[in-house]
Amino acid sequence: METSVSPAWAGHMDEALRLAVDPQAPRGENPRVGCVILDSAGIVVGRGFHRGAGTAHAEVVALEEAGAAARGGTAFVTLEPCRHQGRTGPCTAALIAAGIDRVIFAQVDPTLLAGGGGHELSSAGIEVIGEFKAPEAIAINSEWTTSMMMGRPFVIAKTAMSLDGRVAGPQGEQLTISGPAAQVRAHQIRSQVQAIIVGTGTVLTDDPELTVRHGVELVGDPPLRVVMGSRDISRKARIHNTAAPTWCSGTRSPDEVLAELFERGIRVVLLEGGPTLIGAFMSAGLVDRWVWFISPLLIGEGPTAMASMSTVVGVDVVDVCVLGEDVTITAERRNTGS
Ligand code: AOF
Ligand code: ZN
Repeated sequence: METSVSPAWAGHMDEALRLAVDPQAPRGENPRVGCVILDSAGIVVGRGFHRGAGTAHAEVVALEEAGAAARGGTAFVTLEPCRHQGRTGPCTAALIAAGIDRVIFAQVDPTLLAGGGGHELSSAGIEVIGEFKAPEAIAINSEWTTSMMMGRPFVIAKTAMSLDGRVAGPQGEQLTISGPAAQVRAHQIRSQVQAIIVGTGTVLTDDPELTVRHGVELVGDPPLRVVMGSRDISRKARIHNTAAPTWCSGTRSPDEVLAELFERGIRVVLLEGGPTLIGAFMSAGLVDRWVWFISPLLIGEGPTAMASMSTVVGVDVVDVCVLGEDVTITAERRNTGS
């Protein structure tokens, strides 16, 4: 029997999408997921969202609120219900046990482990409608989705530079380049990643703290501070303070660092320089998004944003905005279709 799409469905899925991005839903190892449960009469009886790895999945939270009213009802979920025993039990089993009649989900779960829950629910006699508002759900977890599909963290590179492309003074000394609004934006980006990577050169010249400040709220754990390269870093460097954990990788290989970070459950990382580090990731084709903060300064001499790139790279600009006196350009890897 073909089920026709009810006009009310869009509203219920929109609510599940809003729940998924609740301010208390962290961006981390797990995707952000929302769920709305209706009883057999079509009344909303449960709502839930996922609060990160190790906590109950969205469906389980919503089913708990619904209680016995879920029997014969419908579940709207922004991600295909998982079928695996992970840190928590499979959501497919929870939906079946609660007596749900119909499941409408948005994004297909792209992971080998948890994916396939839709088929499992159909086999149990539940009516399943998949990919309803899928693009909206994928947009919520786009970095997580790319990361899971590539088997490495999604990589964002950030550069603050002058109009003539310089990132430091003539002798390589640190200069304040970005204005206050751009600095707040940079800390917002930090708050949305799980690791911030710099090279030893940046630690030695800038002594950055690599924490989330400037009044930006952090939900969940502070990003891991990662240092690449083999030069020694003083124990007194700010990255060794107690504000966040730090990992000195001892390697210059982007592949090695990304593999280890993915293994640790890290899905989105931020490169904060310097030019050698960003050049190495660019040359290896390992940058997915770039954010340039360009300030109305001309420095004339000194290091430029990117060193030793092996190829010419074109990017797709996805956003340009003015922040105070600075211009921000966001670009993504050019999809050549090959
Ligand atoms: C769902 N609902 O709310 C979430 C799902 O081992 P765990 O418990 O941390 O499971 C993580 C995986 O489960 C994650 O990679 C993704 O495939 C799925 N997440 N699934 O049905 C949820 N967060
Ligand atoms: Zn689940």
